[in-house]
Amino acid sequence: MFDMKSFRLDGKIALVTGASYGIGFAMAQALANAGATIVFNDIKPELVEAGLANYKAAGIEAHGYVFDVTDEDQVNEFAAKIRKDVGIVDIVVNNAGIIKRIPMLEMSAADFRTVIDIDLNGPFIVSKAFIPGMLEKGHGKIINICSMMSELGRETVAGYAAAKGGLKMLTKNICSEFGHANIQCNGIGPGYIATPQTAPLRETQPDGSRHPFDSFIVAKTPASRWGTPEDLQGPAVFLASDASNFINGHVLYVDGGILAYIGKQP
Ligand code: NAP
Ligand code: GCO
Repeated sequence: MFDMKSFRLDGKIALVTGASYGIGFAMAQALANAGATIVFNDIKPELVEAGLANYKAAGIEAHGYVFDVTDEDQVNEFAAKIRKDVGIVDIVVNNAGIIKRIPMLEMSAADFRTVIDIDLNGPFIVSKAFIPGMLEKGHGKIINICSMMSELGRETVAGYAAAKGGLKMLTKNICSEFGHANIQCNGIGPGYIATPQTAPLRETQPDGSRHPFDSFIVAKTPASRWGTPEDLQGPAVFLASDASNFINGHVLYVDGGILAYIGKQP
């Protein structure tokens, strides 16, 4: 008999990276509402402080840490500190990420490397640091925040698309290497979500008109709207819970249907 308790996260510890605000914060709120203890990090102390206040205001006693997901020594140091302070992490959400929108021929190799480092090396480093605890516990959930750019490219996002495409394959590889140990690694591929990261694509134009990209995305999305961080809350709880224990190596696209739609004839 199916029990709705399989969607609960009581007794579980969840780490969400880059979760002071935006998509990470929204997903962490949902994981907390499902019963998880929340651990989060950000790269700036002031962001972690602000994040702790935001969680408290939402009635969540979160644990916040300042570390850079691309620095393996820092990640390992804080993995040990988190284990001592809070316990062995059951759920990792690799959410921290950046984008640099630069035409490829103008993009330096250094900028390309920076995006790959944060968006792809970061999830590798963080997963590697927390999988041992999952092996000890006999279960684990890793959720990599991919993107539509795990499937599609567009002008100016070469580094980001390469990173998010690689993150889709890292997701499949962690599934392959650790599925036998009852560790499930899946991705969430958000469509276009209204957060600070996409704010430049939605800015009102000097003449008061909508940003052309804003109009383009709304027309291209069957749901006829931008997504919100809250649209990602249910999918995050599902993939973090026992309800998804036989789903592994999958990327769940939460995109309002955009990847399914060729677009209306102009
Ligand atoms: P966001 O608003 O820019 O938040 C990203 C968070 O990650 C920020 O708090 C950022 O801190 C943090 N961060 C950046 N580099 C870090 C590092 N080296 N170590 C630790 N934390 C770091 O982004 P978002 O829109 O919420 O997106 C969150 C995730 O969803 C990202 O992986 C993004 O690629 C993905 N995504 C977003 C969309 C969308 O439409 N918004 C769609 C698909 C996928 P700082 O503020 O200091 O940079
Ligand atoms: C962009 C956007 C996208 C979104 C998201 C789409 O410039 O095209 O930032 O990349 O962030 O990744 O899924």
